[in-house]
Amino acid sequence: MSLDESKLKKKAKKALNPKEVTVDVATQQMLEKAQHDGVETIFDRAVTMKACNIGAQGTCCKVCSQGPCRLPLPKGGIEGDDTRKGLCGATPETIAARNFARMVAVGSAAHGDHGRGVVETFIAMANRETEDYSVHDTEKLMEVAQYLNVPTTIMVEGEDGVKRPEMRETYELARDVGQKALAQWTSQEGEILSALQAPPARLEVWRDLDVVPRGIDREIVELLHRTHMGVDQDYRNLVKQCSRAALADGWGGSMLATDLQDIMFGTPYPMQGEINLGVLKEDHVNILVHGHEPLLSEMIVVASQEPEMLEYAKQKGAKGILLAGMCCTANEILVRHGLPTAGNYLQQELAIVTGAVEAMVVDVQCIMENIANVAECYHTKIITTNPRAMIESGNTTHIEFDEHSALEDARKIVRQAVENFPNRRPGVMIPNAKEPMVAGFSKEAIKYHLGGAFRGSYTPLNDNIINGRIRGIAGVVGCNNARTMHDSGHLTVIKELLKQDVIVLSTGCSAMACGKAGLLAPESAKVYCGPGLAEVCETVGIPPVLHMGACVDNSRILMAATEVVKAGGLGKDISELPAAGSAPEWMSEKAIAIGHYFVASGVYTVFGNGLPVTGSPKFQKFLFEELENLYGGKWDLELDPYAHARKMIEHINKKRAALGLDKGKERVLVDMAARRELDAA
Ligand code: NFS
Ligand code: SF4
Repeated sequence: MSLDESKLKKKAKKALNPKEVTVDVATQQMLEKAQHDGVETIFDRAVTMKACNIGAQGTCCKVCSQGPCRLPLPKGGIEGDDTRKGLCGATPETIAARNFARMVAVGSAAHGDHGRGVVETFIAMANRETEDYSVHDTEKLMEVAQYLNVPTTIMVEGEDGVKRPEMRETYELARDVGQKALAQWTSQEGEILSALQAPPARLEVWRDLDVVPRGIDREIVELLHRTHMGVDQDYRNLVKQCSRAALADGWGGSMLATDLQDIMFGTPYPMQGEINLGVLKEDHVNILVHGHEPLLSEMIVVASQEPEMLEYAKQKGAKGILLAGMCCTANEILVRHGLPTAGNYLQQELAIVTGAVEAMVVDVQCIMENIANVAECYHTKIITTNPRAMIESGNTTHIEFDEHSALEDARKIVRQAVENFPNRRPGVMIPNAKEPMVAGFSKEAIKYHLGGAFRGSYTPLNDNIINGRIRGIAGVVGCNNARTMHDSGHLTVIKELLKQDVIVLSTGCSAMACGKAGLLAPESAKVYCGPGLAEVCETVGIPPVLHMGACVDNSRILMAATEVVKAGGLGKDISELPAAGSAPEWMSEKAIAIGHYFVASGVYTVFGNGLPVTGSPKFQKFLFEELENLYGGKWDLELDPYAHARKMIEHINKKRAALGLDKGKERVLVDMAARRELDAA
């Protein structure tokens, strides 16, 4: 055999088998098409390219040019003292903690910068510098004004000379809210105001540990500084700053982004939508909005529905314009408009492989560079829109999006897509796979659904947790990861939880995996849930997995948890709730920031896929055990999805026992007196 032949054979052996890398049928079909079309995707590279073992352990340090210093864990583990050191003497725990800290910093920065963009647009809207955005939800505006300490009324003197409070003019109020929101980024001392919405007991924990964020930007910058060569060399102290930065994300950047988006675009309420690549239409101009910020996609929604644009599409031979989302942008337009979702993170290249996408419009985060290469094999236009995120490849177009000319920019983009319709190449194939789903469970929507319009409350949820119909609450969130079977981790973990009557709150790519598998349809309750949860879901008419939105909307999970604490009977702090968090297929640094703000908020949080901390047993022990003594929450890692779910359920059982809810499962309704008694206990 010649050398070339042996190489070929080796390659053939490693060829991708679509059925082994994803449980999603549409993805399998498109992978086969990609193979047929000779297009390489992330799935192919995951077969042929191995991850670096030392990096995966978190013990490769490259923060100065005397390194990289690589400190792999010896085979068989450490016996006796751990004497591994970098050139400067950095220990494995310092190195792993610094690497971890940098992930928290970048993840928090991503959400924080997204939030800043929202605030800037919000201020432009409030100043009426742009007519394209407006206040949609005045109730939410009031709520935000309240927690930002912006007065909502002014004293006005009546004809009788008596001064009475009157509501302030909407845009004037919005101006102050915008400025005050922006100040949460720039503030250098004190406490960011959005974080003060946490349950008082939680706030006390944070104050005792001195981790209440002082300002969103400050905490991220300080965290980065501390990871510079020769600064913070105490992993515990580094993690303290990780907590400040992560809390500044969850209870700051992300929360403010979500809230201001709700004011401008409306607070989500459950709506019907459809998901998977089958939402694309062969006879339509297909536009995919991919990325994260709804500022742009909201405008594209408007532009793509304008009669002149539809007329233009017809002129070009299309029956209409189909706008669908990809990744977290999909969640944003789904929960507010019910627009279709094409797929989650690992499907972005495959959407292009259909050959039916005229334009993929991207902004920031989770956009694979390879989409430009894939697009080259079809007619798809990749349009970048954010000055922060360009793709160097020659075949992408940049149409910069500015909030002052938002709708006009959006029209430009849609027009380009329409003009691209006649350029389709032969061989278009759209998988015949899509599922109906219900999504848009904001904290307000959950309240409404459980208690009805006039007596909306979380009490019925608490009652059902107390009486045991619902065992507990899980937040299952996060990405896909090409190193693990696409969607499989999410679905296995979630189905195990449902069987044990654990209701699931979900966002991001995880929620999309659920949607594709039918778990976001109310009818799925009787198929997948234990009898208690099934009964509750059927009575209330909700699916057992509540899709709460995009990844920034994980702040909605924090607020829902806060509402549960407030409703009473389940302890005084988030850490006392029978609840757990999970990211079975995580890959991005944002996921680490999210994981850490869940932990710092008192939640036991399990990750799948490996965590780059295993190279330092000491640091790992700190995250996986000791943090619980400080925060009531802790990290964990479990690769096997069944064991992963089991660990969450065990934790939930432990919390139920601590609340005295493990005694029998008699279905008694708990009245106010009993709840007070439980509270006092
Ligand atoms: Ni969040 Fe992961 Fe990306 Fe959204 Fe999907 S990959 S951390 S879920 S799209 S941000
Ligand atoms: Fe090596 Fe220390 Fe430099 Fe890291 S900081 S690369 S451990 S010398």
